[in-house]
Amino acid sequence: MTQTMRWFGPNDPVPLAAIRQAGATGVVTALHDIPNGEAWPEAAIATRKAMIEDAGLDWTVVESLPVAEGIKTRSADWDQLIEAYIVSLRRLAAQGIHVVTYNFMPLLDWTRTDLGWELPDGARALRFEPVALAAYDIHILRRPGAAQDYAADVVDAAARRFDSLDEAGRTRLERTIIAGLPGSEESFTSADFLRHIGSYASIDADRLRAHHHAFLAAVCPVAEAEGVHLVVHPDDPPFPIFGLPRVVSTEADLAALFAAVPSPANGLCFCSGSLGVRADNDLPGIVDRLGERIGFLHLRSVQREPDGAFHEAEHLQGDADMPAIMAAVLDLQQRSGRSLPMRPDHGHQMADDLYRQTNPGYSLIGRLRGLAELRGLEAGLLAARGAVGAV
Ligand code: DNO
Ligand code: MN
Repeated sequence: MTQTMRWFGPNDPVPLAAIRQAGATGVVTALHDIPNGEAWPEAAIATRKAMIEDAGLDWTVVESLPVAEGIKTRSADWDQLIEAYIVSLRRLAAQGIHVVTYNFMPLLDWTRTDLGWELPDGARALRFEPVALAAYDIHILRRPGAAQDYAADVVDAAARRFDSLDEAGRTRLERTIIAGLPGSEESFTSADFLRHIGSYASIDADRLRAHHHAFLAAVCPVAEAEGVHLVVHPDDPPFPIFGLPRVVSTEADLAALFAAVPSPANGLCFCSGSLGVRADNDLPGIVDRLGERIGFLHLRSVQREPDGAFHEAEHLQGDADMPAIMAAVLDLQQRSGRSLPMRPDHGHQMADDLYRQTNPGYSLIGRLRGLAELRGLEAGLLAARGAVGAV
């Protein structure tokens, strides 16, 4: 595997030197300062690339080139937004960047209800709890009809949870959920979120799927010609929330996507943490069956809890069978002759990182630990196969 770490650009409190010291050879990044829907300027790509290379690293993967909401809703400016996307793809390819990640979730990029859930050893993890989500949805966001989307016992528990929170607790929950809205930053409020949810009123799962296919049908020919692998990140979590449809949650969703747009440019970012929230997703099986589509790996594990909650576990623990996934990845690499880019997807906030602010899930030490464990697992499996030295 090609070992990388995510880097959020010059404002990331984790410097490139630290990523290199962690043993990664590349970074995964994006031009976070360019508003969604605008083409990435050639000069800005070149400057960022030079900065990364000056630190002795490669810009291995783009994560993410965001798909504007107007592409997901097929708004009047669809053609223009597609054109901007294509321009960015061409410019990235021209500068030698050939793997581009995106997702197709309405509005949200990832959602948790606790960004600092304390583990028994004092480290902190990201966690998702349906009751907390419902408390926000019904009592803070006050989405019309929200209560109908939850089972009666969850509605009751959500009311009790909301009552038990003081003002600061309610604000913390609101900020936690809003943190997963891409480009939202501090200025995004629950009122804005509610208004945006309204723009999906007439979009059900079938319609969103059709919009996803239309997006890929428009951009894949260019990606294919430019040698770009466009890889979709699965829904996180992999089920609908806030009444918004989600269509990249299961192996069946993925298989349908690749059948609808067979272009080899139409690829997958295999995220074991996102897909692994669902017990019905067979993770090593997905690597086996959809392997040729995989262009990028996010490796982490989640621990499922009772009542639909989950938290991010240590990289080799939790519900994902990491050795089996790694074995499937090594088989795939051998079959295809490719070295797949991977990154430890998130890490715990632990040790010195408990005392400084990093992006949620993107502490240095927790990810360094994750990367080291995954690298060890790879090396061990390769040694057991008699093939010492990474592919
Ligand atoms: C969360 C990440 C996601 C991912 C995007 C890809 O930490 O895995 O934010 O980058 O969904 O488009
Ligand atoms: Mn991921």
